[in-house]
Amino acid sequence: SFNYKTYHPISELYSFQDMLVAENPSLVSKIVIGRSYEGRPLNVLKFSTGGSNRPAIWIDTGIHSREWVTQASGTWFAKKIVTDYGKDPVLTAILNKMDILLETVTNPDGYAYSHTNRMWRKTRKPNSGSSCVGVDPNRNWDAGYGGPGASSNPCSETFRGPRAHSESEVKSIVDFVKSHGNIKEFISIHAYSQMLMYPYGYTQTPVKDQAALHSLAQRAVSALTAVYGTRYRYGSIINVIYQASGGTIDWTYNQGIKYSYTFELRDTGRYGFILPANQIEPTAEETWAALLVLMTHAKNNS
Ligand code: 0X9
Ligand code: ZN
Repeated sequence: SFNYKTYHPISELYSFQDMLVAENPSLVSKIVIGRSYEGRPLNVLKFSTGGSNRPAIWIDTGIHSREWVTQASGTWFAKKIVTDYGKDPVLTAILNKMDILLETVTNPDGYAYSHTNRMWRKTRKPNSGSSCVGVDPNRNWDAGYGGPGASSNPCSETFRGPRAHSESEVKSIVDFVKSHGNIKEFISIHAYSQMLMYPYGYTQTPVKDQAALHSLAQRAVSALTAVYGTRYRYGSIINVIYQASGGTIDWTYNQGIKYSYTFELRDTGRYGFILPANQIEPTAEETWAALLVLMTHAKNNS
């Protein structure tokens, strides 16, 4: 059976997804929302207990490939959902009203490449006129695209790409979100720094829901810290971390998804992206406590 205490190559994460669907066909299905540049499937696990196009919660992990604790945590969340449905009343109440959509390997080409080039962050699409490869998929969204907090240099780690939504890994989510039309909460999971943030990253202008998003973030962080004492900062992206344009949750918020959040998981820099595998489970477990708070609020307020 699957070992949650270690990091896995992409083939094993894909096999895990198929096993989960095979073992829980009445709860989980796999939606292929597109293909990566190199042709890998972009898989979304849909957890649903009925209805048609129920209001939904989106969670993605691994849009930056080197942030390995995120894909590992996303995999752990998938197992947690099938284990706890019908047992944990908090999760059960969420799934009796809403669907959960979980993309655990959001940048598969980057993740595959990061097994031989461990610090790879971007996509793997070549850039015309440059020998540098890849686009930062968290600078490629049509929200403040091209503004400060992203680079026009293809060799930069924060290269925004030739145009908004140029990356298949981004455009596939854009098309899915628009065609779904009923996503109420969107949570994009990164590492590292121990932060929970809401929009905006591209501008200092506060979002109109700032007060509600801030107090919900505070409650989610309290739940997270209660598990192992891990300290988190929270607030808007631009205030808590730095200015970043073309980011995922600024786009989803501007699409009308009020509860748009992004995490930066463990740690604060001791190990950084190379978080030891014995921290996968505690990281996932504490993050799950925060996710339950965020998801329950969306359930009660949408
Ligand atoms: O620079 C980024 O894209 C994010 N930090 S990371 O180390 N994961 O690369 C911060 C940008 C805004 N925050 C998120 N969207 N998580
Ligand atoms: Zn990241």
